[in-house]
Amino acid sequence: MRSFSIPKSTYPLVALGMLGMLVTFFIVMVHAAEAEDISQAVAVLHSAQGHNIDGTVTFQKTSNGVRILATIKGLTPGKHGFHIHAFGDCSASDFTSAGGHYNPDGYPHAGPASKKRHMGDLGNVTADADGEGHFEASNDYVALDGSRSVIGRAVIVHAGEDDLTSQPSGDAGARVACGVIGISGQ
Ligand SMILES: [Cu+2]
Ligand SMILES: [Zn+2]
Repeated sequence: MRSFSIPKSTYPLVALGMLGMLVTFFIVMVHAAEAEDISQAVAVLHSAQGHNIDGTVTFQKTSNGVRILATIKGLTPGKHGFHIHAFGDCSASDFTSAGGHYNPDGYPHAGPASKKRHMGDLGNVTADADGEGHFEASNDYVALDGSRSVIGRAVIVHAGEDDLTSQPSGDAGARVACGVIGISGQ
């Protein structure tokens, strides 16, 4: 009885085929290990005690940065500091659990027009006489994916205005709303 054997003349081809499978396997593995490409995110704002604030902040990746849109109700008329803080933890009643401004590059606090600023420095959101605030900006610094992603961090709205210069956080006063930034599917 003859056993199955591969003809010697085809050895190079078999070796090439196996190498091809190995290369394909590694390409698939490396691709699977890459971080998910995140194009949209959302933060639903929760009010601090003694306030009645609610709102939504959306983040949308575009060809020239991340488009940030916010609609917030229940504010006092005027400017309110508006930032991304380091921790997605709104559990403390004064929202101090969200930590300081998200600052992966160790820059000083500044306004959104400054090149060197905290990544979380979004500036101010202005509320009208009815206490409704609208914010709309394109931001070329905020990252939705990668190791410097803002996903899982928090958006904070302050009682007062961010003066864009005082360290370390613009002297914007108490934290009156907090929302954790999560991946959005719509
Ligand atoms: Cu803040
Ligand atoms: Zn800051």
